[in-house]
Amino acid sequence: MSSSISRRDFARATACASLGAVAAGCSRPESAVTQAQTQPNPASQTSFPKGFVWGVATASYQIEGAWNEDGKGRSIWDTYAHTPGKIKNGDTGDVAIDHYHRYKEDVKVMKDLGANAYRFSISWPRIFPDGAGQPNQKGLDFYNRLVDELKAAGIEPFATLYHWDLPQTLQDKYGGWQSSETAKAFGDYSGFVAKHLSDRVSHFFTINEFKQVTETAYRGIELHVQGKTVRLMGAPGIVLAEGPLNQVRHNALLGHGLGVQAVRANARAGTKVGPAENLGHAIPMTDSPEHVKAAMAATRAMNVYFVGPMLEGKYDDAYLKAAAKDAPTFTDEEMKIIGSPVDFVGINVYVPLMLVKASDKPSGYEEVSFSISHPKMFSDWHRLVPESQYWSPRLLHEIWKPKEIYITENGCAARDEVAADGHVYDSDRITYLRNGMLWQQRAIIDGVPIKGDFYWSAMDNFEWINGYGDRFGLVHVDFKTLKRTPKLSANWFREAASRNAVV
Ligand code: PNW
Repeated sequence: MSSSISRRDFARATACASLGAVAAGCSRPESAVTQAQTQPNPASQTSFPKGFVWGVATASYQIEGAWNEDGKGRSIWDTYAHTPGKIKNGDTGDVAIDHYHRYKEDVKVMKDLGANAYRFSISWPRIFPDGAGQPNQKGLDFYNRLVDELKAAGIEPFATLYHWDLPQTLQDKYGGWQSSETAKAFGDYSGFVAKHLSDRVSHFFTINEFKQVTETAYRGIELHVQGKTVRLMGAPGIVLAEGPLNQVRHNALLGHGLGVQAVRANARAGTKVGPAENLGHAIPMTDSPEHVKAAMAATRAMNVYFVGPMLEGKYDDAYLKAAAKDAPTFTDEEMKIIGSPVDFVGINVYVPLMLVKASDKPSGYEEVSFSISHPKMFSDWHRLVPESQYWSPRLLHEIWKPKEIYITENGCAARDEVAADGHVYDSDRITYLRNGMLWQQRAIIDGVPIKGDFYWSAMDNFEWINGYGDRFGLVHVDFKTLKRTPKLSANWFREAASRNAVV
């Protein structure tokens, strides 16, 4: 970058170039406007650091299908989806998008997208049908084939070890994450996978979104957007009181820590490991220091269950005090395991939990309401706040300073109807992506170590309790014929990835 321009000016300049002068509140000489119209803006061309990961993401239950093939055990999502009334329209992941059989075609689809990395998850019950004990070679073989195919296509594999499909046996035997036995089994499974795949996979994520694995699964979550209340529940769909729920949270953290240690003990030297968490974060009213301080205080307070203890190796005192008799029980040894050093932190970035401003209150922040007319994307829970792509990683960086940050999910659902000409014109997704990536770019310019972004999702898939309703893919999937068709956003992604810039 030219030395005559400060980082902030540079960020502003690129924002002005890409958002349009009026939208970004910029003014610039007429000649610059004319020039920007006739040739690509050189600042935009160098927006992302060399080697930035332009990835796409999926998860096993959402795409694989083949739910009872080649020796796979049942998962809690097989059971939940087979329970009448749980999933919209009675949809299940039995076939999903049949990725298990079509993985070769899908790798080609991702190569055509120009993705240089792919984040997929491994189905634990494919590897250990009973959660522990005897491994299933055929299950492992599937991931061996997938990884080989990716490497041959020049796509770097990033593997998530747990994206919600717990072996049903562990649920039946131990109540799932209600017991530390499940955490121990997760450690053993993680070590086994790392041992067999780390010759080709150099990045592992432990658990995807702790909140969904614990709160959504063992209590349910209510979201309020545009006057509507949305209640989310995930498998196994058990409602627990606060005390047992805190123990579930603790056991998931312990599973993460044991997973980190098992990857270190079994993987090839240099293998990196970290979590993939949906970091609760606040957006400050402006970026002036007092509001940023308020957003830091709020963000810290929203992460006392997971990211805090994981990165600090201890629970927040105020949390334990407030929880009183409902606090989790734990040992010093367990806290050491939970705080095992990670190589990076992955964050899934969709929506902020609140807007805040500075306050004299002891908490240091005050919540500001979202307008009832605040725009949202297609999913009911998905408020449109592209600034999250800046504040989530920046606040993570300011509070805990992880060495590296990956945006492990960033994307939106859209209506995605196939037009008469056979194309899918998802202009809303392009706007979403373009603005989100501009904010990520600004974070990098401001010194936040974001190493890459994984678009959620590579292809339309099974969206949990919403079944096949919410399409998140860059590639459309006809759920009847299973035909894959790249959407308009796929073109956007390809060009952005190839120019390493917001286009
Ligand atoms: C993530 N929210 O879930 C999951 O990791 C994916 O499996 C899922 O398909 C994707 O995001 C899209 O939903 C989320 O309410 C669920 O903010 C809920 C929220 C965010 C992410």
